[in-house]
This record gives sequence, structure tokens and C-alpha cells, in this order.
Amino acid sequence: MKTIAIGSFFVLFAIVAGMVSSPAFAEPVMVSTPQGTSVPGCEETNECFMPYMVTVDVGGEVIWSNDDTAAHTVTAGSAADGPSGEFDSSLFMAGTTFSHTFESAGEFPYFCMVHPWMAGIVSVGEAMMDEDGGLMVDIVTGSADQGESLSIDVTFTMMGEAVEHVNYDIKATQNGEVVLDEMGVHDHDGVMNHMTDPLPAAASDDAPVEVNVMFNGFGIDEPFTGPIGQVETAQVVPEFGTVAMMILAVAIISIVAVTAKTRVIPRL
Ligand SMILES: [Cu+2]
Repeated sequence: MKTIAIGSFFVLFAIVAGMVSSPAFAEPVMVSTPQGTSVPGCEETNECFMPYMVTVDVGGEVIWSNDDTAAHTVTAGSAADGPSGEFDSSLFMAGTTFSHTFESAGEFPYFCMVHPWMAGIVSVGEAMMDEDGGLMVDIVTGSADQGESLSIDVTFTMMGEAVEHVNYDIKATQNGEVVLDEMGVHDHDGVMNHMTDPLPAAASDDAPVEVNVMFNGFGIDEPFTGPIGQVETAQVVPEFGTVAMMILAVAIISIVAVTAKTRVIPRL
């Protein structure tokens, strides 16, 4: 029988270095000009360029493919203000592509010179991580008796700063029974609370609740950026207390999934 310090607040750090050879950040982001965009209408649903807004890190590349039958342009600026000069494809024909690499951070609206209702945005951010940086996921749970919902706080930070626009899946099980399963969670400020279904049993050593968070990337619209993919699983089992924390060390060329497994032992 384990002695559990009353009111103890014990934090375990699991450092997971998921180093993979795939250069995740070299992947270009694709944007399509779909069929039918040469007549107005697509602007009503922001579907003249798909996706309408993409996010890349500094140094990231965006490739536009003309999937329409008409020729278009990808021209930085707006129909109202005219070209900004940042980039310009000039006319690019059906079935061809245009590519631009973004060397500085900022918001870059663009439009089509031929069909000025066609507009899109490229949002270029500072690289979210470097060799010293890491994405941190804090999973903090309360405690719960049988029939009660367990509260789970999930916080994403990087170098102490809250991260914005995180996408993740969260799943919690107790003795194999799923008590929480939310896919495709998007959060604007990196701080989220989840409540499980009523637990089949009180959370205990014999009936631990396992919380699993899988990071799917940063961004508002797909494709997302950042450490996407599954590489490493960390199992964090606190001796006592109700807090488990996981740090992911992320190298710039690694694809890393964030998977935290937390065993929840109730506070006494
Ligand atoms: Cu066009």
C-alpha cells in the first residue's frame, strides 16, 4: 500500500525527445484555385482560394495550383489597394502552379488581378520552435468519485508563453472504458478545460484515468503547421498528487506528436 502525502503536489516531468529525420518544416503549404472561380460567387464563402487563409513559418513556401480552367494571378495586395509588390505570379494557366517563399513575418493578403473578387491571405509567423524550444503540454486533473465528471485542464505553452491556435485530440479512459473522446479540438489561447463523462468508478490506483492528448498542429485552417504526427508516447505516473506534466523537446526538423498519458490518483 502506497503512502500518499496529503495535499502533496508532485509533478513529474517526462522529457520526450522524438527526433525524426523527416523535415516537417520543409513541407510546402498548398493552395488551390478551384473550378468556377472566374465568375463571382466564391468570395461569399471565401472559397476562391482554398484554403482562404494559410499559415506558414518564416522561410515557409506556399504553392498555388490552378485547378480551374481559366488563367488566374496570385498577386500580393488587394483589389481595393492594388498590388503591394511582395509577390506576383502574373498570369498562371490552368493546370500549372506558382510558388512563393516567405522570408519575413506578417499578414500577406493577395488577390487575382483578372478576377478581383478572388482573395486570400498568407499569415507568416516566426518559427514556433527552434533547437532550444519545446512545446509543453500541461495536463492537470481534479479528482472525482464514482458518477462524477473529472475535470481536465489542458494548457499548451512554448518557452513559458501561451501558444495560440492549437489543434489536438483528447481521449480519456478508465479501465478501458472511454470517458472522454474529443477529436479535432481547436483552441485559440492554448488553455482548455474538458469534463469527462461520469466516471464508472472513483479514480484510484486500481481504476486510474488515462488522459491522452495528441497534438495535431498550429493554425486556423488546414494544413496545420508545427510538430504534427505520432512519434513518441510518454507515460507519466505520478507517485502521488494529481498533476502530471509533460515536456516535449522538439527539434526544428522533427515531427513530434504530443502524447501524454496521465494516471490520475485522487487527492486524499
Ligand atoms: Cu482569377
